[in-house]
Amino acid sequence: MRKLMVALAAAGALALAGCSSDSASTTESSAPATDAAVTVTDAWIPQPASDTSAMFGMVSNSGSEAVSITGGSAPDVGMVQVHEFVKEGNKEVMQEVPGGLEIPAGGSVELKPGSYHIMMMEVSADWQVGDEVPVTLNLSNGETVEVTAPVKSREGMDPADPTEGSMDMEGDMEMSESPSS
Ligand SMILES: [Cu+2]
Repeated sequence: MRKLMVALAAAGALALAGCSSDSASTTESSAPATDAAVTVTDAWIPQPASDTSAMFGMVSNSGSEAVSITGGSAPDVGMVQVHEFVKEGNKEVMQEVPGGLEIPAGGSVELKPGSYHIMMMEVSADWQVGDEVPVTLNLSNGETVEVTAPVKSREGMDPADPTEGSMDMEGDMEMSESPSS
């Protein structure tokens, strides 16, 4: 089911890219090429969250140039970073994506447990299931993307999936030291 949804999203992104290149020759109706090229769909934040949480979703870029998510901000969140999991020895640790997370032109990248995610640290907000959290993502081209991410129960995550189990914040998760700090 999950795979199907990803495939559909990718197909949608391709269709969008096709439309924008077709309309490039007709100038009268075209919006600025950079307008809302990056969108986030199916955004969500798992609850319960401690002072550390994450945002997941599907990031799509309908623009004609690759763009990277370099960071972000949210109310009552001290730090927002783009994280990835990397192998360190025989365990996986997460770290800030060096140079930001690139979203290819006409492509999409899924933010999901055990993979790329928007890391939220120093969360002082008391998010409850059903809350909608406004998250701003910063892009490498100087633009920002506003995302509304509903807080959802973690129980929607499949505990039998080992890649999702590795997202356990209270458990054996370790932050690798950022090489840039
Ligand atoms: Cu993280």
